[in-house]
Amino acid sequence: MFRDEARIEVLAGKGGDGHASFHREKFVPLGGPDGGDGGDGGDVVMIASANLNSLLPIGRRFRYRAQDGEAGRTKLKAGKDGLELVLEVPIGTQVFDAERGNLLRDLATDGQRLVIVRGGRGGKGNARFANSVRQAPKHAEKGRPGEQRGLRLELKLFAEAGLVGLPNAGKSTFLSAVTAATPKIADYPFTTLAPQVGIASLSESETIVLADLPGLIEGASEGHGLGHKFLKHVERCRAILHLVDCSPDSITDAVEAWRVIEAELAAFSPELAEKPRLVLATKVEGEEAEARAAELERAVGKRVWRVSSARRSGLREVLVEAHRLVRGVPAY
Ligand SMILES: Nc1nc2c(ncn2[C@@H]2O[C@H](COP(=O)(O)OP(=O)(O)OP(=O)(O)O)[C@@H](O)[C@H]2O)c(=O)[nH]1
Ligand SMILES: [Mg+2]
Repeated sequence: MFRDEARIEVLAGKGGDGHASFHREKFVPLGGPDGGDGGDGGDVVMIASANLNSLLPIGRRFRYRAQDGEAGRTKLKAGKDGLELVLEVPIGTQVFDAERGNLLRDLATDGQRLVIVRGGRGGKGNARFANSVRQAPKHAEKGRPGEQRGLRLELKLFAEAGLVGLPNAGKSTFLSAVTAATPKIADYPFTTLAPQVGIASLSESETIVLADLPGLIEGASEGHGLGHKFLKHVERCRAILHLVDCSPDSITDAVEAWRVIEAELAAFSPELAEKPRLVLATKVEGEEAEARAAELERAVGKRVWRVSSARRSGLREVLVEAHRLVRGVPAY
């Protein structure tokens, strides 16, 4: 699990001022008051959306402001209300008041709405102040200011795609190449001892949450090695990225490595056996590695994605495909 956080300030729209005017017409010298009311300022509203998975986009800006209400006009015309500002956040976002620290709401379901700050009421025009005693009020009311509030947003993230493979396959290196995460990387097996999560950005608004997991070995599903504990973790992911070392230096044959891991996933649970997945050939940096990747592709029977984290090649293509795969699969 991973914590994502953002701090923002929201400001609702100001109410429009009421207008002060008097009815004018030819040959009617003393018209009554006809100043219209100001419109209300817009609210700032937060909505939980299943299409988002990170607070990164909303955190790129600090201040958010809804539209002000329009001022009233003559002839009793009211000003238009300001538009509300809708901020979309991922499902599971917790909204805290930044100053007091208290939880305002947990946005737990798709489409859930929370009005965070209310727009100021529009001021009354002078027409409203007329009565039998004061028939020509000259003053109108000012619009009220909108509410303002500092917020802290917090999101507990579950990985969408889990990186699996034999020890040394290059899982941690891949995570560090495509996200800001800094897992430990080394040329010996079992470097990674606990899952680590990172967010890869495809564009301003599209991200994918990846989990780097400890390497799996033969018998993992029966409790061998370190990986078995984390197969439970993979079950919660929507997709699997299966990484296979294809470098000429690898002592394990790529096809054999792939078979071992697939057998462990299948033995662990039918859910894991059927989870959507991509097969990645890692460390593909020359003809020999490419030949291994091609052989692997024949065994797998579907596309094998060639990557090199060291040269940063093939990474974007894989992320785009993984994102597509994850989006096509329902959330658990
Ligand atoms: N040449 C090359 N070496 C790589 C690449 N990716 C990873 N390596 C090397 O492969 C070794 C293992 O990398 P890790 O990322 O630690 O492998 P891992 O799969 O996380 O290993 P465990 O945590 O033990 O399961 C390290 O020496 C890396 O530098 C790559 O794209 N090219
Ligand atoms: Mg690792």
